[in-house]
Amino acid sequence: MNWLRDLLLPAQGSAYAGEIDKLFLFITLLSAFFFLLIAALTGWFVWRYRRARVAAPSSTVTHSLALELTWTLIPLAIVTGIFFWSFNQYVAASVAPGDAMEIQVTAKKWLWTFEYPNGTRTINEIHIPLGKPVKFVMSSEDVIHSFYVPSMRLKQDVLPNRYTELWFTPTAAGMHTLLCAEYCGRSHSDMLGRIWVDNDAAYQKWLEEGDESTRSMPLKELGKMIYESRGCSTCHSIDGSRGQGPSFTGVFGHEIKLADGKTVQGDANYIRESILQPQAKIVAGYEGIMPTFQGLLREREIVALIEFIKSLK
Ligand code: HEC
Ligand SMILES: [Cu+2]
Repeated sequence: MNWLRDLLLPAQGSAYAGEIDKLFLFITLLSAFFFLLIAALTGWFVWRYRRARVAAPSSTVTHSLALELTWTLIPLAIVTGIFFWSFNQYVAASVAPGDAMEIQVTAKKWLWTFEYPNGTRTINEIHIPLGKPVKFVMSSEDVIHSFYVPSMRLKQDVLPNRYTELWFTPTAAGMHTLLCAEYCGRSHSDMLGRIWVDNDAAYQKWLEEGDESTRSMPLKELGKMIYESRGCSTCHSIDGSRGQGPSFTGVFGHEIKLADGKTVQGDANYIRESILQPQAKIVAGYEGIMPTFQGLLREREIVALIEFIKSLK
């Protein structure tokens, strides 16, 4: 049946795709069988009992208990079988194993945002390790979207004000297409994502160095992107205005007054330390509320942030 599966369905990318496909093919073939049987019988009866051949129908026929039991009990057994078969799969697909890596997914018009346990955030693109279970915890910032990955046999609505979940174990390395399957407005069709399933080495490389696109991005630009995407912008302005933290315009090349009365030179080392150990030196007039980004930023991202702050005069 593999040729039929390949004809009807995309290549299998997750551990339970095989089970789902078996059920799908069974129902498809069963429907085809009954369609052909009923259509053939109908045709044959039309021909066999045509008016020219049969006199007026006899009125003595009432019903046949045997026939009625047959066409009730056989379909009942079949659909009951399908119910338990699919319910079993539904339960398996609903409950994620405890060691699954959890990724937060946020849908909004018109993109997907992913957030890893270590705080890494990506847009429309994620990398996951081959053969390890992953769990997506999903919600929407606006309307209803639907997370749909045909090759993984995954589809789940993503709703505002509620979390929905999905889990699977990727079994095919390479790129898998993610779509939004719930019409959500003008640019619905732009909600295309890529799920990269990496082997261990490629996944480690991605964790350390990031995407192809960010790897080749100039440092200053990357720094600006991280400033916006990793939340620095909620506390630090770049126009000189005071927020919860000092503006980034007055840092690089400036003498900075600290809360303990000392001053330090605003150079690359100071910025680096401020990001990784924010409590080490507290700027005068501010509270030490900045969270540490130790372990949350890649080496190149820290350098990029320094370059970005340097570029602000
Ligand atoms: C919750 C708010 C908050 C966030 C988010 C935050 N910071 Fe800070 N940051 C502060 C505060 C408050 C200070 C000043 C107190 C201190 O020195 O710890 C500060 C200080 C700094 C300083 C020293 C500034 C100076 O004028 O001497 C740097 C550099 C810095 N943050 C970088 C970052 C970067 C880069 C990010 C994002 C990756 C970030 N911060 C995210 C609140 C925040
Ligand atoms: Cu959508």
